Amino acid sequence: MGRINYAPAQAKVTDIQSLVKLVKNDDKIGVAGFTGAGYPKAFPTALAEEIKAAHERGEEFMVSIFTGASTAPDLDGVLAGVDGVKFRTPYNGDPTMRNKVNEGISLYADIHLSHLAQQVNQGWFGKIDWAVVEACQITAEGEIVPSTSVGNSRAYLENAEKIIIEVNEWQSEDLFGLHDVYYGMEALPPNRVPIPITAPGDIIGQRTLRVDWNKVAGVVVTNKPDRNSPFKDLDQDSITIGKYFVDFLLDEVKAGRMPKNLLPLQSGVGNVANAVLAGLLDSDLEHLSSYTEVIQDGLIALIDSGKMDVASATSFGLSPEYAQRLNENAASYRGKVVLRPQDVSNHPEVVRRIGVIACNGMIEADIYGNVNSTNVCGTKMQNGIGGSGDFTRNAFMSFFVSPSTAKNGDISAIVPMVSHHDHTEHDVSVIITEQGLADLRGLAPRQRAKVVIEKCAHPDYRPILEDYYARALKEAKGIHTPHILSEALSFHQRFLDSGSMKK
Ligand code: 0RQ
Repeated sequence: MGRINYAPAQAKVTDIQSLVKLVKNDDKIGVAGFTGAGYPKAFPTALAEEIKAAHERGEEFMVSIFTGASTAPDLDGVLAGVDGVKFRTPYNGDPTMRNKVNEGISLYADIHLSHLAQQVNQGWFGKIDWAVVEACQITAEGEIVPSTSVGNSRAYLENAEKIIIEVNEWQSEDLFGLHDVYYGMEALPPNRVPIPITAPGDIIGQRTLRVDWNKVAGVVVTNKPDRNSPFKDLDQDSITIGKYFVDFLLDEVKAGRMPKNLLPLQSGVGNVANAVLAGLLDSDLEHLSSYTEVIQDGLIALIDSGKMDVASATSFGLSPEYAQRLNENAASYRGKVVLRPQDVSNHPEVVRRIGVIACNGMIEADIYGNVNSTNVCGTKMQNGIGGSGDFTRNAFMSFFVSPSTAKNGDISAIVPMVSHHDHTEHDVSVIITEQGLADLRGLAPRQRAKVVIEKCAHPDYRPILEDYYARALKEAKGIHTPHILSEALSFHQRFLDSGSMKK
C-alpha cells in the first residue's frame, strides 16, 4: 500500500503555500494534534508566514486555533510568535503561546478536554472554517488513518467547512490498527446511549476517520517528526513520590480493596506523573492496564516489560528515543495500544464505570485538599486543566503529585488557600509530595488540614502553615473550614512582593 490510495485524494495533492492563501482574518481552525503528536507539520509555519506578511502590510490577520491539546513550537510557537492567534482552546503547553496568553494578546479558553467536541458540534464557537489534520495514510475508501493522535479530529472534520489533509511520511504506516474511532457521540440527550466500553482494550468503533471529499481543499505530503521532547531525568523527589504511590496501591491490594492487577491507571502529563510510572516498573505488579489520555514513555516501558497488557488513550507523548521505538515497531503495539477520540478516552461515564486510578500533577494544593493545576499565583496561566478534571472528578481514587516546593524552594506547593480552584476537596483522595503521602479519604476539613501539613508540606513551610491553621481555628467565625480570609492568600502575596513565600 502507498500512502495515498484514493484517486480523488491523489488529484488533490498540492503545495501548502497555495492552501494557506485561502485562510482569512478571523477564521476558526480546528487542527489535529495532542501533546506534540499527530499535529499538521507544514500548515502552521506557512500560515505564520502569511500572517507576518499581512501584518507587515498593515493588515489585520489573526485566527482562532482549536486543537486536541498541546501541540509544538512549529504550531503554537510559530503562530503565537507572529501575534497570529486571537483565540486558543482547549489546552496549551507552548511557552511562546503561554506568554501571549499572559500578556493579553491571545484569548485562551481552558476547557475540559472531553467537553470540546460536543461544544464544537453545538456551535458554541460559531462555524469552524477549517479542519487541518495529519494522516499516516489515506485508504482506498478515502478514509484517514490518523497518525500518533486522534484528539478532536473527528469533530473538526465533521464541522469544518473546508479540510486540509497532511500525509506525513515520517509516521509509520503500521500505526494502522491502533486507532478506534467511535461515531456514536453525536446523539444528543435524550437519545444518548451508553458508550459500550467496559475494559480499556475494548474496540467499539472503526480504524479510520471519515472524510467528506467535497470539503477537501487540498492534500499535502510532509515528512517531519512529532515534537517528542525528552523528559527530565528522574530526580530523587520524583522517585520518592513514585514509591509512595506504588506502596499505597500495594497496601490497597493487601487490604482487599483493589484487585492484584490494580484498576486501569491514568497518569497525567508532566515529568512527575511520568516518573510515577517508573515506580510501577520496579514493582512485582502484573497484567496492569491503563485508561488515560496520553501514552508517555513510562507506559510504553510498562507494555514492553510485559507488566502492562493494554493502554487506552487519545495520543502518544513520547521522548525522541521512545518515538523511534514506536516508529520501528508500531505493528507490535496492535492490541496493546488503543487511540480514541478524546471525548471517548476522557469520558466521565467510562472513567467512572471502569474505576480509573487517576494520578495528576499540580501547581499547588491547600491545607484542605483543594488543588490548583493551572494558574500560578491565581492569574498566570501555566498550561491548562487538560484532562485532569475529566479523570479526577470521576476516578475510583484520585491522586495529586508534586514536589513540595518549586523555584528553588521559594514557592510552597502547600498553601493556606489555593489561588485558583481546578479540583475541589470533594474530588481529591490523596496528595503526595516527596515529604510524604496524605490520605484524605473519609476525612473532614479540620482532619485533612493536619494530615496535609504534617505529611506533605516542606519543613521550611510547615511551621508557618501550622501557625496559620492554629490562628484560623481561633479567629474564624465558623470553623468548619477555618480560614482568615485577609491572610488566606498571604503566601502568594509575599512571593509576588519579595520573590519568596518564606517569611
Ligand atoms: O516550571 O518549567 O519553568 O521549570 O511548573 O513543574 O514540577 O516539572 O511538574 O512537569 O509535572 O508539571 C501542574 C504544570 C506540573 C502539570 C503541572 C512550575 C515548575 C516548572 C512544571 P519550569 P514540574 P510537571 C491530563 C493531565 C495540568 C494538566 C493535567 C499540568 C513547571 O501537571 O500542566 O493535569 N497539569 N493534565 O517550576 C509556580 C507553583 C509551581 C510552579 C510547579 N506552585 N508555582 N510554578 N511550577 N509548581 C490527563 C492525562 O491523562 C494526560
